[in-house]
Amino acid sequence: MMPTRDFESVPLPDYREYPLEEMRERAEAFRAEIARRHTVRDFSPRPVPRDIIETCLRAAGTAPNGANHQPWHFAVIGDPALKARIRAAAEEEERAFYAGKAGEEWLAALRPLGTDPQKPFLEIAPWLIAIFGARSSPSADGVMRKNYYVPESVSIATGFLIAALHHAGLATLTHTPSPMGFLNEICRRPAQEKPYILLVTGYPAADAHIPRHATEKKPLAEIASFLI
Ligand code: IYR
Repeated sequence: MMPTRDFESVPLPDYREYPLEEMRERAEAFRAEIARRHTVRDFSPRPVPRDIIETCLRAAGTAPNGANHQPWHFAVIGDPALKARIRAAAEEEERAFYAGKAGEEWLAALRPLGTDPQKPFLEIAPWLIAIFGARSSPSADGVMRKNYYVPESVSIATGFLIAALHHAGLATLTHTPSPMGFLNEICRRPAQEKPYILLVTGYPAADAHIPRHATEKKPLAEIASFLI
């Protein structure tokens, strides 16, 4: 018998166990699928239906997070005028960044990616998703309460969102203009929400290229150690 605990619980509703061989196949199939995800900077203006973005956001909203406060907000921008404002504000920050604010070491690290202050994709891609983390948010009774592990929660949800969009057949770019406080004003989000990432999504351009550098992934032995 499970010990009696002082909270309401429901039986684990939808867990599926697979035979080990199937587990292996599924693990490998997912590895191969997610390995086809590449950060893209060349987007097509081709429209993407809103309902597909909504479904991917619902997937992101299932992410594990601090105290289940779900301390995130996704502001989805499709309005060309707002996209133009975001591009102008982001490029202003990026010009300062690439002109020296970043420092020589950081700029050297970015050279193999070929990035620069020009961000045309912010107007070309059909959707920009500004991802905010809320330091506090209203509970069911409307009273503001503190949130926990906000950066961790928002980052995990963003990972789910990127995987969901990729799985649906869309390309993404995790863009981080710094600072990006301008997103609060443009997206009309309150001061207790901090912008974390501006996720660009849509179809890749027909002739999209990616930096070769980005295709070089560390082998397992470099990213993991087993203590057995
Ligand atoms: N935010 C800048 C710079 C930049 C920083 C890192 I770290 C990257 O991996 C890529 C870009 C830009 O978007 O250009």
